[in-house]
Amino acid sequence: MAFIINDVEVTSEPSNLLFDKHIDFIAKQGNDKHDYEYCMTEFLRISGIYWGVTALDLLDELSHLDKESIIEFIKKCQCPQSGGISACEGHDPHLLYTLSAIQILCTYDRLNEIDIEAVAKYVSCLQQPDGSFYGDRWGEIDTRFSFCAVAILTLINKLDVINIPRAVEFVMSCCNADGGFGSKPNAESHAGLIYCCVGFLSITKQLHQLDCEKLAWWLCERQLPSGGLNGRPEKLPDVCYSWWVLASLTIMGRLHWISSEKLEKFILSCQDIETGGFSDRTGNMPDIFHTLFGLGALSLLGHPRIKPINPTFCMPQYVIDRLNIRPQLLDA
Ligand code: GRG
Repeated sequence: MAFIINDVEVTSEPSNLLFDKHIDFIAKQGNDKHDYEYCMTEFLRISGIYWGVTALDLLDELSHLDKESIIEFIKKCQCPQSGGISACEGHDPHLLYTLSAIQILCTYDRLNEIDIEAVAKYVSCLQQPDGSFYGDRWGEIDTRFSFCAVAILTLINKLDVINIPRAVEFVMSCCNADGGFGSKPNAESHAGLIYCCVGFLSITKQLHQLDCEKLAWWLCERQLPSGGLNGRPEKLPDVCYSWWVLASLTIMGRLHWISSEKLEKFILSCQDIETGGFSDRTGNMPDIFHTLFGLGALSLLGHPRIKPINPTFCMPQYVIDRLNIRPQLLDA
């Protein structure tokens, strides 16, 4: 019996990291404020800045961005009523953008620029009686928001403002029979949400609750003959899953369960040889989201030109060390 596998052809070029081109690509993001794509991505602006800041820092070229104007921008995005942070001035605050803003401020060592107490209050007010979190005042519940909540509070050293046992109970109620996790109880396992739940358990030091053998098996089955990883069965590979899957496996001490060599070739084949940057798949248009997650995955694979990254927080390891944060990681 023959099976059809959804996969892509990978070129063997480029086989090395286009270091200088990536610096150019990342540094140029947002230069043209009238650019169509720039205008259309206003709703996630602060996350876009986090992807760029982190990617450039991993390449040790952070000075290409204007630190002071980024910090001024973040200050303007903190809502004086709720304490939450929005993606852009005039938008509603949300946990997703609050996390990105806090990550940027931690990297710049400038947490003191915003009202941290108000951030902690914003996060704690979004916790529900069953332990889950609303993403914002409109009430959507998702395991992404559980991750954002504990990541934010750990970065600002205020994890004690929420009910942690309840939060853990909710995340564990999203674990499926295949060992994976979805966005809510009984939702399909998905590598992005697995990263959120494994990261959450790493931060709350509850990794013993995982069935690591089963989950790591599901995750390494995401590797396709091209070497790339998909986010769930039958789907195409995408560079961003190199991060979501590899970071989860790294936290569980099982990075060696996939072929690093084949994955590295796949990721490198997604570089744009003209403009720099990484795309989701070989030959597609590059963007800043896939550029961070391509570089992040290469860092986890030990690429010599990229700084070590923390698999739980997706931030340079030196920043996490400076904050004295020790998320739980399992031994290989
Ligand atoms: C600190 C790195 C970091 C993240 C914060 C928000 C968050 C926490 C994580 C998001 C995890 C996630 C859900 C990633 C998946 C993103 C993605 C490309 C979804 C696409 O979903 P589909 O269904 O794609 O369009 P597939 O590949 O399944 O076809």
